[in-house]
Amino acid sequence: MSTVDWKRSGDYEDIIYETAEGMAKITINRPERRNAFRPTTLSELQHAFTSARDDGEVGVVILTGAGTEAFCSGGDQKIRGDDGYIGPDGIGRLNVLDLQVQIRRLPKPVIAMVAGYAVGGGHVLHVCCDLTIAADNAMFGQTGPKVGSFDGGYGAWLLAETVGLKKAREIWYLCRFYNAEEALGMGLVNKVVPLEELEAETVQWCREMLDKSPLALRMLKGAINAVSDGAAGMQQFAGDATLLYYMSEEAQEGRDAFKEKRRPDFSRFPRRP
Ligand code: S0N
Repeated sequence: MSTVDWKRSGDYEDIIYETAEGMAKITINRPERRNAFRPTTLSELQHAFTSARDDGEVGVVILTGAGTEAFCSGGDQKIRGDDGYIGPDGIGRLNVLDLQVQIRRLPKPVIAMVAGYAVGGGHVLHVCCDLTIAADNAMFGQTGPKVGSFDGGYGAWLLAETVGLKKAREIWYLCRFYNAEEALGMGLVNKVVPLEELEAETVQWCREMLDKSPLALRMLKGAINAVSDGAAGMQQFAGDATLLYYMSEEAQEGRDAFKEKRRPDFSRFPRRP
């Protein structure tokens, strides 16, 4: 059992948002549907991830599912219309793609804490997280070709990057499920622990990361993702480079000179080899 005193906030219907000790924990809370997501769930998840990003106290984010049966079973097939998942406005949406991008862009580590099933679009969500800690009852897999869907984005190529091309094809083409030890063996998860130790182990990983330099973690996440995110990844990395430059006296001289209506004097800054 974890000894964290989580503080709950936000007015959500489908998720729970909690914070403590530099961590944010976001829980998909639809256990009666194995934590399948609908448009409302995804809008709330996006809101919660934004809160975690903007909160200067938060250094790492945990994504998990309520109960012990599932992390997330993907899109809610019971409200799947002919053009996506139907929300309260009656319009079909596929807004999980925006959430996947948001997890990749969030400049803090996101760790998936998986008990039970992580399948379909729920599996893709854990693949998009930086790290995954699995309980010994966890089951992983894609179901798209069985239920009439597929994810040709991160769900395909980020999975291939994670487990290799042949294994990714097997996972998608055959739609088998894999247990936690098999997932560990293929590099799909970082650690497997007994179910009752899942949160304590995840929190321990968070605490170790919280001890480290936040800027170094931010740059490493950006660097690792930039390779596979192409121009979008470079855009993020370029933003981080600008952030670092803004923090230098050299950049501040340019700003100060403008405000003081004088010529900037960059002569004291070295032209590094
Ligand atoms: C998770 C499974 C393996 C659990 O099996 P178990 O433990 O035997 O429980 P069940 O009795 O099957 O389920 C318990 C109750 O939960 C309901 N339920 C389970 N999963 C879902 C679901 N995904 N949607 C709606 N309801 C669900 C069950 O129906 C049952 O309730 P009752 O008894 O009342 O009927 C097993 O349940 C399972 O295999 N579930 C389906 C997994 C699945 O196929 N998910 C969908 C996969 N597709 C996607 O996720 C879409 C992909 C996607 O998100 C995407 C990708 C790219 C671009 C856009 C999108 C997008 O769609 O947005």
